[in-house]
Amino acid sequence: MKVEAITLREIRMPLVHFFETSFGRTTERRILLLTIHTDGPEGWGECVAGEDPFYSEESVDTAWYATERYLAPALLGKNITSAAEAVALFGKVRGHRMAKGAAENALWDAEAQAKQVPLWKLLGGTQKEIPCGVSIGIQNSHEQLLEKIETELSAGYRRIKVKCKPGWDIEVFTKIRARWPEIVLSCDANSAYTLDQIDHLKKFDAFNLLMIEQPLWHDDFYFHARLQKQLKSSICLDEAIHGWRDAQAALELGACKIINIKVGRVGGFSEATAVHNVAHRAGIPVWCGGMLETGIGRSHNIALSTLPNFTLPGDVSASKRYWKEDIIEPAVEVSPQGFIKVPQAPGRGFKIKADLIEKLTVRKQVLSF
Ligand code: OSB
Ligand code: MG
Repeated sequence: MKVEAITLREIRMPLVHFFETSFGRTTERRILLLTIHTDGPEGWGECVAGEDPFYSEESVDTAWYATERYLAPALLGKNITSAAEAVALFGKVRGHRMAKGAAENALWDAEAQAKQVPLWKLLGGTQKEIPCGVSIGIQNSHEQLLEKIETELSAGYRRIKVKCKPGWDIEVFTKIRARWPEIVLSCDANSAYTLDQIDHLKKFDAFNLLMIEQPLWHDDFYFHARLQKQLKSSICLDEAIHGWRDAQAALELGACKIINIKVGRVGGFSEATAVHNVAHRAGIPVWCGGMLETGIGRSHNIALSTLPNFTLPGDVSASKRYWKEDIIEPAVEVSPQGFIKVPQAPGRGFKIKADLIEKLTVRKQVLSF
């Protein structure tokens, strides 16, 4: 495949319902999409960087800069046999993983189409359907949260994850467990606590949580390992895992018992697969995290989730939970049993709604060599 041009674009899409974490509330997404035009098919990638550098150091603007200045020039004009070659081509650039991930994943998308195989098969996936959970943000009231949980349970989702922070935790868990003693429940703090709050965090053990996601600092394994020794509940790391070496270090230290893999956070499908493999060998289950993606990123998350060690329900849920109209068709749907059926068509398996994307575009740049 010869890379002939790359289109960078920013689209804006309002969320159906605001999404609030311990670091803030999002009502409208700014999303960077990348199209790689080859001498064959066209590959699409979605950058999962947020509007602000609050989840990670990256943002839509830093990803645009890194892609325009370094990543696109590294690909343009190159003849690429396998998308995995992008890792070496981007090798000089430190960090900027979400930007790298969008570009590498677009190449995988193009490669799968060129080879006429489903993307998930090209990645080595084996699962035909993937179990789905939901991530429910902090709401305006406890009642509003309980209503949301009710809706998602009725829709069939197999695991409820609630966002938490000091002041939105024990009381919330108590109310949830009073109403639903048996559901699979987990929480995600997005680094809202410190080790000084260990006595408070130990109280989480009373709620039979499947996991506590990233309770401490975003870049930490060491203190998570100290915390994990004091907890009955499993810690799951999200923010802190940037690649397979982090996964191995965290597991050897005993910093977590579960890993959330986000393909953008680790820099693309190659590294995501490597993290998956490290955890698999260690007997540690993984699941696929979400970043409020459009259907493009969502279709890539579905493909990744077919790898054999993705055994826990992920945060990959139906398009309609986020968007009035998704930018792919068909929209991603979840069965009443809480599964997404993996598409069998070549490539990502969902069509791009080019006209809609054009309408949502606020900024666009075509890069060629
Ligand atoms: O920590 O998993 C997280 C969204 C934005 C940033 C961080 C996270 C999340 C989510 C949303 O939990 C998952 C989804 O896409 O539904
Ligand atoms: Mg998380």
